[in-house]
Formats: sequence, structure tokens, C-alpha cells
Amino acid sequence: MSHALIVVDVQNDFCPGGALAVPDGDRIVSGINALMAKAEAVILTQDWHPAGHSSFASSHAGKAPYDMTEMFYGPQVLWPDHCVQGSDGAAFHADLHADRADLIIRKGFRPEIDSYSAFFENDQKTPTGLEGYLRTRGITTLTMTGLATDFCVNFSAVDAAKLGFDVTVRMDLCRAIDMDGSLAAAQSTMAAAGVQMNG
Ligand code: VGL
Ligand code: ZN
Repeated sequence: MSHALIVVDVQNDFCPGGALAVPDGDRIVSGINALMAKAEAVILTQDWHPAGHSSFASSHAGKAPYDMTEMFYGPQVLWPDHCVQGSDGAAFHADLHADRADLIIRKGFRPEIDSYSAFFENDQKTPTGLEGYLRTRGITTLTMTGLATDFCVNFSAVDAAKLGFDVTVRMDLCRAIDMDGSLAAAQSTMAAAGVQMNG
């Protein structure tokens, strides 16, 4: 049985001053660095959208950030433009020891589908390839940290649990957007999926 630390979207746009800033998003960086230093395997995810991505409110006439829309795969929150491929906002937080990563998995690069989860895009069936990577390395146990607790960490953790991985979310090393009760909802969804939460 082998273990991996998954660090979700610790990118400038999700930190204070960024386009989709998560309150105190930068406070988790040093704790994550400490966990990475002793982890067996380290995987970073990176939200990586083309300009004009369909999850951006600016791509939908008459919509504002945080409005909802219907995509072909279901309801979707519309976000401010963020994590545009190659931009400073898409870069990892400067203090994150990103060089420690074995793998960086990028997601959200298809213009027409958003991807919160590190495993499947928001249509819940297009794979990112991470499952195959973990399985072929014999990794069965995951610790998850990062941003945002109620979106990308939540979706990643739930998918991992559904796929049969043993998943723990370190809540002290995550921060939430928390809109309209989304943090509490995410905690119930994760608990129901069998995700352990501690810290
Ligand atoms: C995220 C909203 C849009 C996240 C990514 O990393 O939680 N949230 N894109
Ligand atoms: Zn995004």
C-alpha cells in the first residue's frame, strides 16, 4: 500500500490578490510544504483554462461572476476569469515547493467543460488520467490539501473515494470559497462518500 499527497490548485489566482481569491488561501502554503517534504509521492493539480473558457462569466452575455448557468452537463457556477494558461494567476504560489512534485496534473483546459475534480471533468465522465497514474504506481491511499475546500478539493476527494481510494482531507491545509453554504454542503457530501476529514 502506498501513499500520495495531492495538492489542489495552490495558484496565485486562488490566493489573496488573485482573480478568484480564497480567503487566507496563502496561509496553507508552509504547512503543505512541510507535508510534501516527508511524502512518499507528491502530485500537484493546476487549474489551467484557455482564454474565453466557458466557466468564465465574461464568456456569457448578461452574466456576472457567481451567477449560475446551464452547461450541457448540468448547472455550473460562472467565475471571474482565472487561471488562464500561462498567466501569472495560473502559476503556483511562489512559496509553494512545486519542484517537489512528481506529477503536475492540469485540468479545465477543454474550452467547453469545467473541471473541478483532479479525476473527472464536470461532465463526470471525461478522465484527466490521474486515476491511471496512481493505480500504475500502486498508490491506494491519498491525503488531500489545497484550494478550494468546497469546490476542487471536494470534487477531487469524492471522486477518489468513489474510485476506491482511501482518502483523507486535511481540513487545516485547505481553505474554502464558502458561497451560499457551499462549505457545509461539501463537508456533508465528502462525509457521505466516505472521505475522512481531519486537522
Ligand atoms: C476552483 C472554481 C473554479 C477551485 C477552480 O480550484 O476550487 N474553483 N475553478
Ligand atoms: Zn477554474
